[in-house]
Amino acid sequence: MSASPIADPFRQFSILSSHQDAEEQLPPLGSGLKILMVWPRFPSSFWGFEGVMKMIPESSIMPPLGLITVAALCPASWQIRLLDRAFEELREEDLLWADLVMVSAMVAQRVDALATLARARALKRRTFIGGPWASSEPDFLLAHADHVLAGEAEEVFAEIAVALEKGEARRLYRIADKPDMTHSPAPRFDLLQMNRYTSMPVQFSRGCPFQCEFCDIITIYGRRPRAKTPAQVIAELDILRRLDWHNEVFIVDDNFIGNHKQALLLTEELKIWQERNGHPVSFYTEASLNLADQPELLAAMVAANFMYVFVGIETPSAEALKGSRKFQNLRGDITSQVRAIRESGLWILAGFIVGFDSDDESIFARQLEFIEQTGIAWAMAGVLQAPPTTALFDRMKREGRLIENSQSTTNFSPPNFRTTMPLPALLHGLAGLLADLYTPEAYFGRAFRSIESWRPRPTQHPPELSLSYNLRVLFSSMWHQGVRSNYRPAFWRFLLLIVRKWARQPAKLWLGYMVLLAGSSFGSGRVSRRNCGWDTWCFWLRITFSTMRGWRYVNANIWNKGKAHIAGNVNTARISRIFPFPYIQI
Ligand code: B12
Ligand code: SF4
Repeated sequence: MSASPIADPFRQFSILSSHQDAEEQLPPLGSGLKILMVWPRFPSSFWGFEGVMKMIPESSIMPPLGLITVAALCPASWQIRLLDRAFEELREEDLLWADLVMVSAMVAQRVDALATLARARALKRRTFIGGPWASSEPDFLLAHADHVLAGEAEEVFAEIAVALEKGEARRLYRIADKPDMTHSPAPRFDLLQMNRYTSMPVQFSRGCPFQCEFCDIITIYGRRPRAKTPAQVIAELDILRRLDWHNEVFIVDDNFIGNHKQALLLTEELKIWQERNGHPVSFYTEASLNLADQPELLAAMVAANFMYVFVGIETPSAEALKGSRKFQNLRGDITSQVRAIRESGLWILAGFIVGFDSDDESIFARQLEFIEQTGIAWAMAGVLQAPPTTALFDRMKREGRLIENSQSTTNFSPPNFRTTMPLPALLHGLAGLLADLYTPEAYFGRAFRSIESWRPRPTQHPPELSLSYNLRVLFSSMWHQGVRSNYRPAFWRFLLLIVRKWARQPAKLWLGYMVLLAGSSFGSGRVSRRNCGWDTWCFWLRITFSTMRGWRYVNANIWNKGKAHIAGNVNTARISRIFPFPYIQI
C-alpha cells in the first residue's frame, strides 16, 4: 500500500490564496519536530452531555483516538503535545511553539477546526488535517490546510513524516487502500489528561458490511470489517490499566458485530482479561440491530462486562428502511429485538431519523409511540442528512435536490438536500417529537421502564469510582438538578425511586443514576435560563417550547423561508439563521 496523490490534487486551486499557491514547494521542516495536535471544539448537541459535564469533575466524554493513533505513528524524535479544545484554550504561544499543527476533526467540528487552521496559518505555522471530515471533503480542506490526509494513516504515515522533514510532502494524500488493522499501533494514551474524560476509547474494528444509503462509514472505512487481533486490544487495555484507568471503555467500532465471529473471539478474551484484573472497567459499544439474533455473542458480551450498546434503529417505517437500504432492520420485529437485547443483559440506547423521502407528517407521532413502546430513554432523534461521499448524497445530486455549500454538520441541522416533506413541517415535527420525548415525565418514565426490564447479570459490574467522587457528583446534582432546576420534583421522585427499587442492585442503581444525571441534558425541557446556560441542549428545547407556545414571529419566518427553501431559493444556512438551533454553524 502506498500514499497515492490524486490525479489532480489541486482541484481547489482557484480558491487558494496566492501565498498558498499549490505549486509552491513547502520547505523542509527538519528533524525533531515539535507537533501540536489539536482536537477542535464541538457545538452543543445530545452527544456533548453539556448539562452532565457541569456536575462532574471531568470535562468531556472522550479523547480523540484518531490523534493519539497518529501520534503513535510519528517518529520517536518528534515532540508531541495534545490540546483538547473541549476544555483547553488555544493560546498564541502554543501555536508558536509548534513546527507543525496537526488537526483532526469530524464535520461537526468544522467551525473550530477552520478557526484553528486559520490562526496557525496567520502565525506562519505549517498545518496538517486528517480525520473523518478530511476523509469526506479533502478538496475543500486543501484551501485551509497545508497538508490534508483523506483516509487512514497507519500504513502511510511513516513515509509522510520523512517527506515532511525533507520538504517533499505532498499537499493532498488520498489513501485509497484500507490498512490492515493488525498493524495499527497502540494509541499514545500517555499524551492524555485522563482525568478530564469519562470514557476511554479502544477500537477493535473499522468498517461495516451493511449498505445504509445515508452512511459515510462505509464510504470512509469500507464495507469489509477489518479488525485488530484480540492480543492488540488486550495490550491497549493493559496500557489503560497501567495508567490507572478504571472507568468506562468505549469500543468505538463502527459496528462491533460487523464480523460477529471476530467479535465473539475478542469478547471471550475480554472476559478472561476482566477476571484476571478484577473487572477494572466496563464496556459499551455500537452495533447493528441484528445483535439481537446472536445469543452467544450477547452472552459473551455480558460476561465481559459490556453494559450497554448504541443501536441505529432509525425508524419504525418499513418503507423508509427499505428506501434507505437499511435492510438489516427489516428482518425481525424491532420491538422484540430491543427487548431480547435488554433481557440478555445489555441496556440499549438508539439513534432515530426523520425526513426520509417516504416520511409524511404522521412519522413524528409514529416515532414517539415507537420510542415510548420500546422504552428507549436515550433516543438520539435527528433529521436525515446526506453526508458527502454517501449514496444518498449522490442520489440527491442526481435528482437536483442537493443544497450546494450547505453548512449542515449534524443531524440537528436542517438537511443539506430538499426534503419531500416541507422543511418547516419537518423541523417543527422534529422539535415537537423531541419536546414530547424529553419532558421530565416522559424521559424519566421511559428510563424507569427500560432499566426495570433490563436484566443485568452478576458478571456486570459498574465502574468502581471512589466514595469521595460519588459523593461530590451526588451533591452537585442535588444542587443543580434538585434545587436549581425547574424539574426538581421529577428529579427527587426519580432519585428516591431508584434508591428504593435498586439499592441492592449496583448495576441498575448506577445506570439509574447516570440516566438521572443525563436528565440535565435530555430531560429538562421546561427549564429556565437560570439552570442551564444558553449554550446547551436544553436551550434548544426551551426555544422549542417557546415556539410551540406560539412564538408567532419565528414560526412565520420558518414557514416562509421554508417555502422558499423548498422552491429552491434559500439554502439551509439561511434557514439556520432564522431557526434558532444553537448548534447550527453558520
Ligand atoms: C467514538 C465516536 C464518537 C464519540 C466521541 C468522539 C470522540 N471524542 O472521539 C461520540 C459518541 C461522542 C460521537 C459523536 C458524534 N459523532 Co462520532 N464517531 C465516533 C466513531 C464511532 C469512532 C471515532 C474514533 O475514535 N475512531 C478511531 C480513529 C482511530 O479513527 P479516525 O479518527 O478516523 O483516525 C484515523 C484517520 O482518520 C487518520 N487521522 C485522524 N486524524 C488525523 C489527523 C491528521 C493530521 C492525520 C494526518 C491523520 C488523521 O488517522 C487515524 C488512523 O488511521 C466514528 C466512526 C469512526 N470509525 O471513526 C464516528 C464518527 C467520527 N462520528 C460521526 C458523527 C457524525 C458524529 C456526530 C455528529 C453524531 C451525529 N449524528 O450528529 C456526533 C458529534 C459529536 C458532538 N459532540 O457533537 C461521523 C463523522 C462523519 C464525518 N465525515 O465527519 C463518524 C465517522 C461516524 C458516522 N459516519 O456517522 N462520535
Ligand atoms: S449499520 Fe450503521 S455503520 Fe453500518 S452501514 Fe448502516 S448506518 Fe452505517
